[in-house]
Amino acid sequence: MTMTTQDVTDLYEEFGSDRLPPGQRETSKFPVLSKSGTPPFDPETWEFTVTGAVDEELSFTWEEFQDLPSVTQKQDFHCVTGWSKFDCEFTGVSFPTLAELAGVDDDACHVMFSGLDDYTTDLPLDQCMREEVLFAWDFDGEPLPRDHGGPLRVVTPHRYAYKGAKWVDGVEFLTEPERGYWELRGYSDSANPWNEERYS
Ligand SMILES: Nc1nc2c(c(=O)[nH]1)N[C@H]1C(S)=C(S)[C@@H](COP(=O)(O)O)O[C@H]1N2
Ligand SMILES: [Mo]
Repeated sequence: MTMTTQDVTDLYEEFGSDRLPPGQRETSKFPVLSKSGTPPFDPETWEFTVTGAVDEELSFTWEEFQDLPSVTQKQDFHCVTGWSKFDCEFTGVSFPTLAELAGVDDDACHVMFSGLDDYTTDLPLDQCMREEVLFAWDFDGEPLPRDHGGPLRVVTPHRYAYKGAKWVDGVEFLTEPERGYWELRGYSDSANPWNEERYS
């Protein structure tokens, strides 16, 4: 089986004229930003659930989740605190792939992601239904480092990175918007880096 890497770093063209969003500084480092440290992960008891406005609620063990169809993409990463990291290679399951397995109800309009550290973040459904929104377990060809959300995190290259839950273990389809951890603390609901939607 050949592994091909899909380059999606040109997605900025949909949002702005420059790859680097306004007010951002490019860095080659990969800082760690966590609200409360790195939570423990036990591959034996880890369970990933898909709940809410779906035809079929789903649950996966860590082994089952890694058997889902996966892709590898080269993406950019934009942190709301002002740094951007280009050309991150992530491997994982795309959001639309998972959504199709569950069958999304017609009245679903938002999605709440949650992580093992009780982090939450909400995005409109149409902002999740993109091939670049990944549940990623590999970074640059290695298992995603624990501090960066390993075993599994969401990446949202078209939105500030707080929209990507690290240590993600739950996705809930919602019939009305809710607010997650940072959205409740003054950060933008929409978080489009090319419009500098940092605060609400
Ligand atoms: N579960 C969880 N996910 C999270 C966070 C967190 O504290 N907990 N921080 C968010 C923020 S503010 C950012 S900028 C990115 C940071 O990802 P990194 O630590 O890999 O750079 O993760 C986001 N996802
Ligand atoms: Mo952040």
